Amino acid sequence: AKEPVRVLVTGAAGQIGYALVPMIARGVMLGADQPVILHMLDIPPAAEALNGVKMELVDAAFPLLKGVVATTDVVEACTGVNVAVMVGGFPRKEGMERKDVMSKNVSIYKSQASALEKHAAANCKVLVVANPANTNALILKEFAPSIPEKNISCLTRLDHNRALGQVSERLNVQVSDVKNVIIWGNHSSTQYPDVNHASVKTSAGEKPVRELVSDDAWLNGEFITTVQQRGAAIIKARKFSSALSAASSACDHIRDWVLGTPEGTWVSMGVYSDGSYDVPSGLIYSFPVTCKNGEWSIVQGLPIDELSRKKLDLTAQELSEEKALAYSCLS
Ligand code: NAX
Repeated sequence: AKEPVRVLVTGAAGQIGYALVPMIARGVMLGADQPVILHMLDIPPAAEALNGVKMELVDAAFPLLKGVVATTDVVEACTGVNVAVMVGGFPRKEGMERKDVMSKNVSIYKSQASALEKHAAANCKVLVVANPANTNALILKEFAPSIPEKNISCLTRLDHNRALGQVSERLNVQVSDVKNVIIWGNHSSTQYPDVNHASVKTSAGEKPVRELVSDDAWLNGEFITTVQQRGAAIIKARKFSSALSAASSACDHIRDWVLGTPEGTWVSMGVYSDGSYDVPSGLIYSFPVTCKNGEWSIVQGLPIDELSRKKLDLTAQELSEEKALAYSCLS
């Protein structure tokens, strides 16, 4: 039998946490034969709710779940974890300045970075979900210098999956037959959902999405804005932000990272830029990646047309500004 993997979920008493922990305990994230021990962290005002989640995990009698640590102590939460999914953060409330929200999250991610660096298992893989996801991940990287930068990522898989979903709805094909969309850049409304290299499996073989959807105006317009604005549309409809889709996408992100992407398929991950595609290095930026043996690599050599170039640069620009704002909060 396999040794259990310890998975940390911060903000576990929140909405995404509530959807995510049962998925992890059922093997959706790491596989149906992989036992897990869940570490759940939240802040003291949420301690009672967190304990309620723990009670429900016990009640669900998950066969793969070998233990639950529910705590408000960040050191206890981080100790020995192999995978860390960072969902906890300070939400933007009405009337708050961007700088105030950034400052709260910078201090959270700075201290959690140190705790992970000191107490997590060697080679722990980190996924930041909490917004501003890319910049929180960057702060985490900066303040956990001994964690390899290859082990720190942020979630743009939800945006990627949203793009697959939109293409599938438009063409009336199975979402599992659509692949290789790309989310470039920030997990924000400046992200660039790109279908230029995406394809659909048909009875006549793989066909480019650009060929099957002949409506360029839709692909260059409404498709992009729908994906960019999907989070807001969910809030409008549900009165709460995306939770089940975020949780499911977080599982997809970790599963593909650990177990590998299928041959010929890439996914989108926010990772530390090495300057690929002329994206400035030193940003956590979403790229197309393939994963093998627990490591991601950026897909190289895709042609970038003029319209795409502008969009890649625009979202990089926003990330540079966020980075500057985050650094200004440190001093
Ligand atoms: P909730 O407000 O329901 O839950 C957040 C939880 O984090 C709360 O229980 C809170 O007590 C806890 N928390 C706050 N500070 C903490 C700290 N220092 N340590 C540990 N826990 C802490 O938000 P929810 O809807 O679950 O969303 C969580 C985060 O995901 C938000 O930042 C949200 O913006 C972000 N999202 C990111 C997405 C992505 O694709 N990257 C999509 C979904 C989501 O909007």
